[in-house]
Amino acid sequence: MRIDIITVSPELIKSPFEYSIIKRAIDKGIVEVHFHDLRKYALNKYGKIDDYQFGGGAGMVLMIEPIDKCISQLQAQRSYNEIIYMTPDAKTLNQQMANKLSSAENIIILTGHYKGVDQRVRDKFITQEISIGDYVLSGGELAAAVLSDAIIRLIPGVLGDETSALTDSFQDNLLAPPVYTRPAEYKDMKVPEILLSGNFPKIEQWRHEKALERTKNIRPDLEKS
Ligand code: 6GU
Repeated sequence: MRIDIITVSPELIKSPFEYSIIKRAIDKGIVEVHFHDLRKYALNKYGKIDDYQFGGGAGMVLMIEPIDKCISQLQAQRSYNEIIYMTPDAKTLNQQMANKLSSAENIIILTGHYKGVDQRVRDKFITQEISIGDYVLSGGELAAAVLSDAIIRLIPGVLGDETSALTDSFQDNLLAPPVYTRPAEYKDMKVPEILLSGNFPKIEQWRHEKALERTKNIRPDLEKS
């Protein structure tokens, strides 16, 4: 998979790709991530990429021309499955959306800033708009890193244990059950007996019950979806 991220602040978004599972996926050649500084496509030598909004109002809007130039240049080199715009006024990211995107070959992620982008960018280029939750961030960069991480870890070969993504919270609309490791007893706090029993069908049943219980208490809305 290839991910092209178009942003006003490439430096802000690079570090999540330089550690742990995501770094290893890149090192193994399973995914390529490229960052494009929107200012390099600016209208003038001062790097102008935004302007006041028509009709008045506070906040700058990213102009269509630099974004058009950047996206068109990328599209001239390869075709993209999705061109995603990160914005709070969109559908909220969930595991199902990440699952679908993890089978894409090439995607572009455009991150907003200020008041967002000229609507014509959204109308002409964008195939999918994604928010990461009901709160506002100062820019879409962190959201793009969140989306990329959620997608990359699902690509086959990225996680060592092929089954481990399947047992994550949300894969079956359930929160994950509690987990324990050594020691079996710490300052009077004991690990549930069942986990030490070696009875794997019983353990699976216990985990499922705990997952249901957690979901019911913390995220009852998930049970209904
Ligand atoms: Cl994608 N962008 C911004 N700026 N804020 C957000 C968001 C995105 N998702 C939730 N809040």
